[in-house]
Formats: sequence, C-alpha cells, structure tokens
Amino acid sequence: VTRGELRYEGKAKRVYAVGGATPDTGQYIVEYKDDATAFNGVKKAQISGKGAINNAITVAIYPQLEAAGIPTHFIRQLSEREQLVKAVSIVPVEVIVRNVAAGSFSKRLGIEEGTPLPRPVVEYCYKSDALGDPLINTDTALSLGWATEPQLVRIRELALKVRDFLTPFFAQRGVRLIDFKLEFGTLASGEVVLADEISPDTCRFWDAETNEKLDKDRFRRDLGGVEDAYSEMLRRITKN
Ligand code: U5P
Repeated sequence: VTRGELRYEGKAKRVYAVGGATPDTGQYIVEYKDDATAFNGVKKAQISGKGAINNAITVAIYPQLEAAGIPTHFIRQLSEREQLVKAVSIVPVEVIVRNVAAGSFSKRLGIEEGTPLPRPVVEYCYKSDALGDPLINTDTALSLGWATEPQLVRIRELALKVRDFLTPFFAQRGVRLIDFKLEFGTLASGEVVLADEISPDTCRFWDAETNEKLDKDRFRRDLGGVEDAYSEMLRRITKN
C-alpha cells in the first residue's frame, strides 16, 4: 500500500488517499508527525519520536476496542508512523469524556484539578482551530447539520463504552485515566465509527501511585520530560 494524494493535514497527522495503479478506494493512510501544538497552535514544538510512539499506542489500543464491541476506522499498521484506516467523513465534534476534574473543566467550573467525578461527564466541542474548539451541545451539532440525532446518540454511547474499556485497562497498568478526547467518523452507510488517535496527546494520564503526569500536559505546562512520559506510556500499554 502506497501513499496517494494528500487529503488532509492537521497539527499532528497527515491523511493520504491510497495510491498506485489500483488504489483501494474507501481507505486512507494516516501518518503521525512529531509536531506538537498547544493552546490552538500558539505553542509549537517537535517532540522527537512522538509520531512513532502515538502510532504504536493507538495501534495497540484500537484492536482491543474493536474486540470490546466498539467499531473503529482502524485496519492495520503499515509502518512505524503509518496506519491504514477506513475512509470516513469526520464529524466535526471533539468528544471529551471526563472521569476526574482537570484542565478546562476545572478552570470553567472552579473545581480543583484531581477531584473525582461521581459519574463520567461527556462534553462536545466544535472542531475548529480558527475558533479554538468552542464548547457546544448536541443541539448545536444537530441544528448545524454535523450529525443526525441517531448518530449523536450512538456517539455518546460509544464514547462511554470507550471509557468503560479504557478506565480499567489503564488502571491495570498503574495509570489513572483522568479524561480523554475522541473523534468519530461516518462510513458511506452512515454507520458511526471511532476514528483518530488515543494517545498521550489526547488523554490525561496520571501515575496511579504518584499522580505524576504522563501526557501532553508536560508539554502544555512546561514540566519537562515529555518524551520520557510518552515512552513510559507506550511501555505500560504494550507490556501485557
Ligand atoms: N484534548 C485534545 N485536543 C484538544 C483539546 C483537548 O485531545 O484540542 C484532550 C486533552 O488532552 C484532555 C481532554 O485529555 O481532551 C480535555 O481537555 P481540556 O478541555 O481539559 O483542555
């Protein structure tokens, strides 16, 4: 499988059509970059090895989500930085699931970071770099035609199913899953599938013993040890 035309370039990934004489229609190649951004691209850097680590982490997790009954876009790993995925139309909504107050939730509501939430909170943001991913609700997404009502119901159900799988998965590896961001796509049939990565770029991971941050907050908050934290997460995820 070889890369065809570049279809999309985001902050951390590039998406290509499949190239060659007989391109596999309905499939894309996703390439993970080392670029890191925070605060909507205001802060930029390269984190060496990040693309390969995030690809490896996502590749390790996605088949387990599939096995747990969550349909995804993932087909297979192609190389250190590349995956073959089903072509989907991305729903322009970032779905955030929170187990513990942190980040923008703590700031917005004045709740101390680290406060456990008695039940998970699902939030939705409009995926727009220009607008800084503003918080929306499902009525916004419906009214603006970003998804249908059954698709939004399914997205929430799948997001909570991902949370129910990942929370104990990480706990078994000595990691508290504080919160995470998901993206969903639709297939030509309209079926909703999980897309995008699950990695220290898109999740908050705290060490279960020490509460040490093992995620992108090390970059966002200039805590140092970014590469080490990402490698440590890969090690824990692929250990068993
Ligand atoms: N998050 C992303 N991308 C964004 C914004 C947030 O992946 O553009 C993730 C963070 O890594 C965190 C969760 O795990 O969503 C909630 O972030 P925040 O709203 O508290 O900043």
